[in-house]
Amino acid sequence: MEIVIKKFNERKNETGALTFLEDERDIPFSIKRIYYIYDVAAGERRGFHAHKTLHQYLICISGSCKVLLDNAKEKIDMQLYDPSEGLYVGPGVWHEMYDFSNDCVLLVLASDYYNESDYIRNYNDFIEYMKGAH
Ligand code: T46
Repeated sequence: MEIVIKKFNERKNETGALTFLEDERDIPFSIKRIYYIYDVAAGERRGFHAHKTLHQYLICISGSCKVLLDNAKEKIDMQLYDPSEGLYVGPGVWHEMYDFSNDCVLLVLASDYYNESDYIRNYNDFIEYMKGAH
């Protein structure tokens, strides 16, 4: 599985750091939705789904968390902690987020509006959906 971590523009000096990204320039899709996950209790795990068409970048803008990526062939665990980096999660990737630090804020840039029918929330359905994909 190809893991895409994008390093965004970062301006750092003695006063602090600033990261910026511009629609369709720094990420390869138009951002239609932004959401963020925070206040996750210790030990909680979220996600447990894949998307059929959605493209997303996950950016841990505070604290840290881990993400399991599974394309029905390989599984990879990633740790996110750098607010200037984004993890690309495309269609057909089962993902779970876990090990959230108590100050974690996970920002997500998404290529489309929320649509529950784009989710595959059952792992066996995901495996079935991915048959023939590799
Ligand atoms: C994803 C991972 C990284 C909405 O109504 N609108 C929204 O834009 C979103 C993202 C969620 N919701 C509702 C759906 C559920 O009733 O908010 C509730 C919590 O969503 P969910 O259980 O899907 O949250 P996570 O953290 O498991 O997954 C989220 C995203 O839903 C998902 O697309 O890729 O973060």
